[in-house]
Amino acid sequence: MTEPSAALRERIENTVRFLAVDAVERAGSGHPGAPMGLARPAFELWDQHLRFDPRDPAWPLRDRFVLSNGHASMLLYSLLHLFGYDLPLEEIARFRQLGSRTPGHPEHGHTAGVEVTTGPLGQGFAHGVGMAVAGRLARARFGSSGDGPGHHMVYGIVSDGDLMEGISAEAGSLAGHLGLGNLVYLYDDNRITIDGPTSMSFSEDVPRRFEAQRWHVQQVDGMDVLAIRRALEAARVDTERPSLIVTRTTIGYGSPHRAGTSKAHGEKLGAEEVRLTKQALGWPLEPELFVPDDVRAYFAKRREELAARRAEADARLERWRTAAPEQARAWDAARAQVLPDDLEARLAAGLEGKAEATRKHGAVAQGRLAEAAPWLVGGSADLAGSAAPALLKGRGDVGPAAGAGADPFAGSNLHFGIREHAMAAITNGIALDGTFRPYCGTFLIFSDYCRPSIRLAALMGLPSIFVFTHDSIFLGEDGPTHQPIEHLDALRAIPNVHVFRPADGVETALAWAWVARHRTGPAIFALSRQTLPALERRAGFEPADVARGAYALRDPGAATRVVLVATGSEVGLACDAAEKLHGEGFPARVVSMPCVELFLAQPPELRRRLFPDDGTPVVAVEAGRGESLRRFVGPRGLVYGIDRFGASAPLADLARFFGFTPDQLAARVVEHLRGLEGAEAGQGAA
Ligand SMILES: Cc1ncc(C[n+]2csc(CCOP(=O)(O)OP(=O)(O)O)c2C)c(N)n1
Ligand SMILES: [Mg+2]
Repeated sequence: MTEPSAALRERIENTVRFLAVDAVERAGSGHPGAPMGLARPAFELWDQHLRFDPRDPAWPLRDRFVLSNGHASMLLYSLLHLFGYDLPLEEIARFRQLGSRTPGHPEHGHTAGVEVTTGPLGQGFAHGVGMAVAGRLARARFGSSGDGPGHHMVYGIVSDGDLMEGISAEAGSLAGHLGLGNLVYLYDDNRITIDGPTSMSFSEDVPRRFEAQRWHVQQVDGMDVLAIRRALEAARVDTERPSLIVTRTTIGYGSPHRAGTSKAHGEKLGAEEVRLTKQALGWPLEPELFVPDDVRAYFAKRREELAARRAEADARLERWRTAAPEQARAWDAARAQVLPDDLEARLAAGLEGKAEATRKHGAVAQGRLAEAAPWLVGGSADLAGSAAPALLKGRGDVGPAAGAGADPFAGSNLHFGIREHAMAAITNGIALDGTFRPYCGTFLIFSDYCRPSIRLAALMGLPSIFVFTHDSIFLGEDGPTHQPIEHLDALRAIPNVHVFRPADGVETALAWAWVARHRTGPAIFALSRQTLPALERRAGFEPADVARGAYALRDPGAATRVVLVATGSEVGLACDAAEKLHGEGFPARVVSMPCVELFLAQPPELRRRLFPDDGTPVVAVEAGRGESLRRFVGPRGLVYGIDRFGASAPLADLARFFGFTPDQLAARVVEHLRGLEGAEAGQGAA
């Protein structure tokens, strides 16, 4: 393979450095320091180790590269540009500008070659662990020979900030436990963060920390090409442990006044310092964003080689297809993730009329989905026993739980341990790989620990599935620390997320079916711990009603005096309250709304059918803040929610205390309706 002379290598590295420096200068903001310090190890990694095809950024067999310190985005953009990805110099010149393909932090799905959106420190580290898990799962299932899938590596660069973030401790622990030998991180050990030297706030022994987590740890000088190369080779040879290569670098390398200081981290150098830095590294002052001809020529040659290597890999993959036709079919099926047309019926079969907790209905539906979708994988943070989400029967465990002699990655059931932050990020990482459909779960209250990764899934448009149970105060005696209050609203507030809070078995199964077919963003289930009654549906009910987000369970038609809209466990309550309201002379329509987001996406006529704009009062009922339902209640309506923390008590006592009994709800609605009547009569008299 081609390799640059020492002099050419330096020119390439300086090209990377000054593309970053100049782009930041033009933008007036950005982070030049890390790209300057990392140019050498990053170029060595990309040039001599990483397997990729710039013409096909989605090539399934490519090695993955994770830039966890996303602020160093210009390092990645420079490499993508030079290696011939679809990122022309004009885009580098528009770094950080509206609509450019070079946003401040790398965004997956926005810029070709960006494997994962990074910026919130620690997330890239943990997402990369998920990619490595997916790689090992693929190898165990499909990669019967080295020619097949799952034999690629996941490389990454992580910074001081990444390692300070707690999520890297969780993810590092699990990566070591699982023995992810296909994971190699370079740690940008520059001993600088924004506020100054790491000595102010970070003095743990990083190598020993990672050794204790069962990683293979090496330490190199970031300017010693041969040492970096040998370390990367040794990291690959160790197939049983993830690798951390502690790479000593200098932030802002080459800048006479900024190198080695926190000032190099996140501001432009300024015209004078740019000049001095270019002089110090022997770089021409003009033009800006300069790529010398011999540098361009080198990358043109490398692109040819990469194309040839891709062709060889394709030929080997064909050999594998011939040698392992069943594996090949299964792999293709997993990548395509085609679902049966009758999935809705399959998942919902027999659940009509069955009173049960929706977490248990969810486990049934999930198990049925797994039969149709063998590529479904996932697990929980030590709560599988609570069906949050349940283990897939007969599918085997991932990791040591697979048992002696078994391939630890042949199973589908992941055991995340009590590591919710990393669990959510790893789930996203599996989704990013593109071979499996991942889910994970815990109690809804601990969705707070998953939230940063849920947000990233939404931003990236990843099909991660989050199954949260124990979805209200009605989990009971565990008390306010375990009782979600604001969580439904908080999750619904994230763009591109679908939150499902189904009310019974049919809704739960149909929600799972919708989620299974939806692949452009994350979905969340909020499922009950307690048993819920089976709903009685009107004759015209069809599965599409759930897919439209809301539908009427009871409807007095023109006689309707009030609309009760409820979700999950409060739908049954609303039905019972409606019964009482009827007796009081207030016929009520009851709307079940399993998914607010789906309903909001419906055309206005359809929305008006449930919530007429003729002033009919609407009461929204949810055992939580309920604020996200306020948009349906209008000025004459009422949100019947909870605006304080919960309490530790048996369910029935909580229901009475918080007013969630049919009598209390009906009484409040009557009071409200009479109040409206009184006020309006008063206005009429005035
Ligand atoms: C979760 C999170 N917290 C804070 C920040 C803001 N931030 C960006 S970079 C950085 C620290 C920089 O230190 P390091 O990671 O060592 O990067 P370097 O300065 O060496 O490039 C911080 C606090 C962030 N991006 N993510
Ligand atoms: Mg640093």
